Amino acid sequence: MKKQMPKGLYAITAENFSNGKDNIVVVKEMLDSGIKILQYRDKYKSKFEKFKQCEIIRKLTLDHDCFFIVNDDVDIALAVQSDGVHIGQDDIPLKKVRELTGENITIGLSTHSPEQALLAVEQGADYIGVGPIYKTFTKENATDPVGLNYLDFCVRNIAIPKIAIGGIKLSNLLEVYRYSPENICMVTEITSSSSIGLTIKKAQEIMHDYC
Ligand code: TZP
Ligand code: MG
Repeated sequence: MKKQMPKGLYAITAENFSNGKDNIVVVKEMLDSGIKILQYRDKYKSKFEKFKQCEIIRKLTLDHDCFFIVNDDVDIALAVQSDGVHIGQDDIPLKKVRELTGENITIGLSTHSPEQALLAVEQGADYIGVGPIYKTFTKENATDPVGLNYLDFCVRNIAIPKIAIGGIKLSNLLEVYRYSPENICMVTEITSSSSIGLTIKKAQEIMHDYC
């Protein structure tokens, strides 16, 4: 059975923006602070290193009842039995990923335009990423900001869960939250915070309806 993905704050690892801490240390802080959806994303490690970290994070997320998603690597997702896998427009096509994973894994797809969002639904995505909402320096080769208009389109027209992402900080979180996407992701605002616990607490206060 496919596990239900919770609503609310969606966290992603970013070791390069973690004040020198490794992903595992950051993930433990996130989990202790009540994060219920976590994506493992690392663009620099070997497959082996990513697998080893994901193996540990799978155990930690199960202990904390946190929904765990692996970015890019469908094989690692299957090997560690994550709850989901997240792919982009340049990855293996969604339909192929579904053939590999079967029905019990949540598949998320990044989208940047109404056409991509509609196609994602047609092809069986379980949720879509909507972004980058604002300019982001976290993702290399990120597309130009899509802005709140695209989020508005998705909220009105796309029935599956929508995750707003890209350049979202405590300072602009309320502006995004007002559109009521099911999930909102802040990457470096959390990973690079000198107090991850406090940042998550403040975010959850702003997104109070979810908590
Ligand atoms: N996908 C779209 S934007 C982005 C990803 C992974 C990075 C967002 O990072 P930040 O630090 O929240 O701007
Ligand atoms: Mg990808």
